Amino acid sequence: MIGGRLRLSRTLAILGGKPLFDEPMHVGRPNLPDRRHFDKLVDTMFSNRWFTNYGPLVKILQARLEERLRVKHCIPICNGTVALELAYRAAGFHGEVIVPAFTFVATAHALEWQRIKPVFCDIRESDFTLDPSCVEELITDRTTGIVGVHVFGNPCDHRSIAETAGRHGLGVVYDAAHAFMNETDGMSVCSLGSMSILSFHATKFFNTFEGGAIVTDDDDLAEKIRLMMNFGFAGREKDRVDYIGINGKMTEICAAMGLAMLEQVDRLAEINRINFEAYLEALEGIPEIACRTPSPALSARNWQYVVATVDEESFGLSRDSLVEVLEAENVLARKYFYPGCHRHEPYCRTFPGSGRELPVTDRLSEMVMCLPTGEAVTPAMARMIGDSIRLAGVRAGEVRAALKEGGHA
Ligand code: T4K
Repeated sequence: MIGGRLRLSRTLAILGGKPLFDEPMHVGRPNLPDRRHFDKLVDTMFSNRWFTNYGPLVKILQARLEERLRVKHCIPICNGTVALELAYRAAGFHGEVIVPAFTFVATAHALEWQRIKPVFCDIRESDFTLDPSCVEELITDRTTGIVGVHVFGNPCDHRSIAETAGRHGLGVVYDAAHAFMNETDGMSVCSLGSMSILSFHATKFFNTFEGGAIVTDDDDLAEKIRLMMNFGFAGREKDRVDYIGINGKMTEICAAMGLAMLEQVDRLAEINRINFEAYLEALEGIPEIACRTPSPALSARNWQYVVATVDEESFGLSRDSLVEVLEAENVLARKYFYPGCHRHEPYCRTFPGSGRELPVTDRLSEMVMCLPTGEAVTPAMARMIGDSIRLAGVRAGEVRAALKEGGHA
């Protein structure tokens, strides 16, 4: 039953009312640095006349990140996807690697780009992360590794994954793109496994325009990555190439953004937390919409993802219909992550039928949506969005008819 404090006086935009917002509300709207701080760093960059190639700002950012995340090495990279490719390669992955299908497609693409076959694995209902009980049966004599994704910042069951990997002699790399500053078991989520990658894309909690990092406590791996990401140059004077490397370097302008944004992260986590509470409150008492609280395994979190699942049968509208209702209100909810990677053309063509074996991924990817948060959103806006969702449920019949009329359903 949909009940609670409902503002029925409003007409939903999809039913002819005025949209909630005049401007589109995005998921992933970048948060901003203090401009004076950023501009000062840019001035420094110009007076240094040093723009890239492990410059002074990148070095400072690296040190600050290592301190902040309490990790030994946090190597800045040009983006999260290249960080994944470097990490997979440094881990010695080849043949087949087990990876969840419920992730941004880059997690899988980066394997394919290294000519490694991604073997898609199902996830846990509770937190969207790799289901360790499904891993074992996917291991073959060609398997060399397991990739866990801390989806929406929720930590994977790293102990079970480590146990399985240990028994089979497999490497473990974590995609921690969503987990910046999240902590579990008294440590940074990005310090789990032999290596983790981070994404600092503009839409991420901590952003450097484009950027990423590889985190490891292993000195040898760190050395290897530094070689790989800089064309394999080993000699001081670049007169010695020890490896067929690529260019994975972060630029100074991105590091300037990172240094300025690092000053904001505590404030932004608090903004996200308050927005999350507002959504939770607004959606309370709608059992058909589950606002998914970050994993209880977390002791610190960035609250970057407001994730809700829609139970179509009892709510009366599918997730896709609800996304359309919100779009009409100028709220651009995102279907992260729909469809699962195994359903994308390149993968279902290569691995036909693999989708039938991922029931949780398939079900959740049809139900999930992410709602806007960050400093562009206020708690009042979050409550208004929550109220519109509530209203859509009450008016489900009319909404379905309107969508049908508009040729949508
Ligand atoms: N692993 C995982 C688990 C990831 O989620 C990602 C990236 C990666 C690896 C790879 O890391 P990177 O190589 O990207 O560093 C976005 C991001 O582009 C992507 O970084 C992110 N995951 C993914 C979850 O989301 P899209 O295609 O949804 O982005 P886009 O361009 O539609 O932007 C989202 C919304 O943000 C838009 O509605 C508009 C708004 N926006 C975006 C940008 C770039 C702005 O308002 N301003 C902006 O500057 O993939």
